[in-house]
Amino acid sequence: MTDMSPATPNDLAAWWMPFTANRSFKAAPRLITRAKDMHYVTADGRKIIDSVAGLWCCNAGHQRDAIVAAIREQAGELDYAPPFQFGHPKAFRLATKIADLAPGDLDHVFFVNSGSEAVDTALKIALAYQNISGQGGRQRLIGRERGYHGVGFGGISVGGIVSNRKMFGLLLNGVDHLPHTYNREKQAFTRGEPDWGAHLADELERIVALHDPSTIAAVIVEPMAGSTGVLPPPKGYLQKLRAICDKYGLLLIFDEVISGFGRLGFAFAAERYGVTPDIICFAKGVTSGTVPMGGVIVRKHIHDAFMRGPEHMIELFHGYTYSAHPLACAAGLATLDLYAREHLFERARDLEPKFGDAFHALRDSPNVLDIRTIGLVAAIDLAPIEGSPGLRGMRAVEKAFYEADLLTRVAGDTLVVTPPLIVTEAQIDEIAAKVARVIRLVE
Ligand code: PXG
Repeated sequence: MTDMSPATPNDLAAWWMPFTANRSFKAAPRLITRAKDMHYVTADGRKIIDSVAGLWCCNAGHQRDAIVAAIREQAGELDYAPPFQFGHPKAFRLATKIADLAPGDLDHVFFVNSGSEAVDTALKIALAYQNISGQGGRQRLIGRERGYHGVGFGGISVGGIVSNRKMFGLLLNGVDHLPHTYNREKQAFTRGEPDWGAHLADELERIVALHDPSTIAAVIVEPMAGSTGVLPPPKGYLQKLRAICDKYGLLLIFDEVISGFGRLGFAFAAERYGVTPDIICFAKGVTSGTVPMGGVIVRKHIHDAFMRGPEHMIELFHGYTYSAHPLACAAGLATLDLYAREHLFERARDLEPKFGDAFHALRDSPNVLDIRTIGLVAAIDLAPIEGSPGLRGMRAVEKAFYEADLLTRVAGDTLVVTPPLIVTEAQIDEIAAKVARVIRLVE
């Protein structure tokens, strides 16, 4: 037993863990105590490879010297500064850098502390923008089935995951959903964007016709749906959504909490697809997961529409105590600097073919129903155990941790691989071999 091991089971009782089977976990806890680069160290001293960048967030790898130093220094210089009516220089510097990375005239950044807050902020800005533009009737929000937009009331309302919604009351009024874009028969074993499915964007026409465009404020989608098992956009789909939004004056919001900061080989998926949304949500990779931070990037005309009226007036009644927290800003600046210095977005792009080869090679493993790869993301659908959906997936996480020294992640019975962007070719092979072993262990 190491000093991190609980003395009694009750030591684990107080923390009600998020999105966790608390009783199973506490019966056999998987404790992590250290991290460096591509690896975690467990409480019992094993070095395990991180195949999911923490939770899709540690894109630069763990414990990177430059980021650690920046956080340490910041803590010793300015621990906190109020973001309402005051500011600190690093917040402005980071906002400028993020705006520079964003496409088109996405020029203004509103800081928050998580992806969920980014989504709720984006939805509120969209509604408020329509309101101040004399379009107050535009109050509906359109999301998508199988979309994940965090866990705020706005996010679960536009999100499309039944279990995240069904226990939480009536949610927001006036939300409708596009169909999701996955069809195993038409798309199985696709690399990158599937050929089939662009026509599903036309469903937005149907929704607009049903409600009338004058009642719709915005459409929000993840360019690549991540949490529900990695659903890359069909070729041409996002372009079609953009065109329909333009036709009817709807704002298009890309939730890039996962796809931002290099995961798909570009700063933002918007760049990969050549589609410029009106608002981008980001979080996770902005600080490589080191300090909580999220944000919303908006196009110039949206920001400028708020900058009217008396100059002493607050323009947007929204924000958080920890918006642009100094530690997060310091971490963000160091992280973006490191991404640029090590060319990590380009690295992800260059590794995509090799990464795709390594995981598509698993197609003949037992119970594999489909494999999808895109950027540095792979999803492997395993057949559910009859009558117990999710059980094979859960077992895979446990077997990976205890028997294969692999930190992995599942969405139901889909194994997801999304490593830090510093992963080497040899480590891609190593992770693929471990995943193959885990698939056999849960046969
Ligand atoms: N939007 C998207 C697209 C996300 O993927 C959020 C918003 C919410 O972010 P916060 O920071 O509030 O958690 C997310 C979060 C998984 C997994 O395994 C994905 C997320 C979080 C935890 C697990 O797919 N994404």
